Amino acid sequence: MTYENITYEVEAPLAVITVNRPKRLNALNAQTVAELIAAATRAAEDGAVRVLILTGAGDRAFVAGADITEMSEMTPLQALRFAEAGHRLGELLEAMEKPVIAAINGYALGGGCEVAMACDFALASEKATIGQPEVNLGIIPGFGGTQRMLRRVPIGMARELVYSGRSLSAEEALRVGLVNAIYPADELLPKAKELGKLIAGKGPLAVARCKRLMTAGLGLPLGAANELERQTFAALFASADQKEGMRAFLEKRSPSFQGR
Ligand code: CO8
Repeated sequence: MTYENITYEVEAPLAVITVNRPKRLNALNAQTVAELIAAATRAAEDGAVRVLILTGAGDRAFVAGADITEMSEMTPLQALRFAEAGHRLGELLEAMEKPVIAAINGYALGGGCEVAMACDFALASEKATIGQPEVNLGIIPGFGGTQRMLRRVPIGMARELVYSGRSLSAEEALRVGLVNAIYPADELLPKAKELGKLIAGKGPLAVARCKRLMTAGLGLPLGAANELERQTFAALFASADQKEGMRAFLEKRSPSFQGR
């Protein structure tokens, strides 16, 4: 697939997807959502990629939401198809074994906030403005925002943000835990890559299992989630990575993980 509205770059062990419609503040039309799904699928399947970073082109926006021009003409069926594509993207980012980092370099509104919340975690630039302004348009979040916001921030804050459409500054987003850190704009991507490489250097199977457990566990009762952890912990003792990781520790050297 050739991309019109995004760029996809592999700098192994990282892949970077950049939403690239700066004149529209990187708003997501249906074509862009399809390209994001295609590129995320490539990253998920590429053995050289261990961590995916998602960001926006230009110095103003991560993604300023779904494309309002395109949405304004939609029938209910088209809106359903659009929302389904958005949900497919979110579920793909959550289900892929590799961690996904959102590098929020500006506006992350509506669908932009929702895509960021489907990532494993987010880092922000000082310019980040984050929120769910859909109620201003007489619609609701349609990319999972009503549900993922509940799981990201304290419940009262989730409700306030979704009901009021109020956006948060980077500082406020940090305070409520929507982003993990704030950096000057020109340091955001380097910092995201630095953290991505740190994660990429760990046991790949271990990181993949942690992601799977921490995603699946959110939807399970604690006892069942803990049982899943015990079984996954034990299963990793059949891996070459466990042998290498522990041998390297005992031999006082850095491990060389194979991801098997
Ligand atoms: N869609 C389409 N075009 C947009 C969008 C958008 N979301 N955001 C900005 N643009 C365009 C503007 O129309 C403008 O175009 P032009 O230059 O042709 O007039 C250009 O980008 C620059 O934007 P502004 O001139 O408005 O820049 P400002 O600095 O004045 O304002 C804002 C920046 C505050 C970000 C403002 O552009 C804005 O409010 N944008 C809309 C934000 C918004 O409401 N986002 C939520 C959209 S709804 C949504 O995301 C639903 C998600 C669920 C959908 C379910 C299926 C996916």
